This record gives sequence, C-alpha cells and structure tokens, in this order.
Amino acid sequence: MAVASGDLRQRKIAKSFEALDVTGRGTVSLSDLEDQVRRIAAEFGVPVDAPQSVKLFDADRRAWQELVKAVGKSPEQELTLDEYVQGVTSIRQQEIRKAMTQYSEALFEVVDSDRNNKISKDEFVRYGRALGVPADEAGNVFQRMDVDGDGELSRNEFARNMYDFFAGTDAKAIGNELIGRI
Ligand SMILES: [Ca+2]
Ligand SMILES: [Ca+2]
Repeated sequence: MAVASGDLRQRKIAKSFEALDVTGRGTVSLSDLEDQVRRIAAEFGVPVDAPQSVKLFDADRRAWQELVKAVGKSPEQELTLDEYVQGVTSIRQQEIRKAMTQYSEALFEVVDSDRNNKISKDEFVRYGRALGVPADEAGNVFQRMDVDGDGELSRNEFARNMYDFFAGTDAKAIGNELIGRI
C-alpha cells in the first residue's frame, strides 16, 4: 500500500520539480523558486515588491529551508530531482502542513487578482499558465476543485487542493492535478 501511494506522491513531487526546473538542467535552487514567484507575479501584473509577492517569496524561502534541511543540505545548495523528492517526502506532516498553509495563503493573494476573496476560473487558468499548464487542463481541474459548485474557489478549496497535491496520497484527490495531469 505504501509503495503504490508513494509512487503517486513521488510523481506529483517530480512534476513540481519540472515546473521549477524550466531550463531542464536537472537541479533546482532557491533562485528557481524565486523565479517561479516572479513568473506568477508577472502573469497577474503584480510588482515583485508588492506585499503579496513579498509574502509569497517568504513562504517559498521557508519551505525551501525545510526542504534542504530534510536532506542535510544548506539553503545555498542545489537539489537534484532525487534529493528534492526525498526531501519533500521526508518533511514531517506537521511541518509540511504549516509550510503549505503559508504558501497557499500567500499564493491566494496573488492569484485572486480582482481581490474578491475567491479564485475564478480565469484567475486559476492564468496561474496554470505561469506554471506551464495548458489552459484546457487547468480549466478542467478547476471545475472539479470547485467542490461546492459555486463557480469559484474559496480559500479553503484552494488550500485543501494545494495540500493534497504536495502531501496527499489519495489517488482520487482532485488536488493531484493541481498543476496538470500526472
Ligand atoms: Ca478573484
Ligand atoms: Ca467553490
């Protein structure tokens, strides 16, 4: 059981690695995480020094610190795919929950560009575009993430799927496809 569910989680984590390693050099560093924040902020026209961007940079740095610590490296070092997967899967549940909560709250502030406290399909598709997810895939997963069917993602719906993506092992969880098909 652990093996089958572990495979799914490893595939998801590997997918998040690919979204960070845009040049395909096979390692990721903190600057790759920061570049991803810049791409997301740029997609929404949010300046990199705006409070939402700063919050997202901070959340990313904290997550990175947990990640490198988990594999015995320092924040200045790069991680290979194996180290990245090993790191994310060995962070304690409690820590990963904390890191993902901070990250998803910060991300929500950037993606909710009209600031109506909900993420619309269009906003979600733009988030996907910043991460290289095809619009049809993002639109499709949005529909299913919108569990209460009101046409928008609440903070809870967004946070839950974000957590499911990074930490969940349920093969049926919709959050598994947060950044595209796996
Ligand atoms: Ca919105
Ligand atoms: Ca909803």
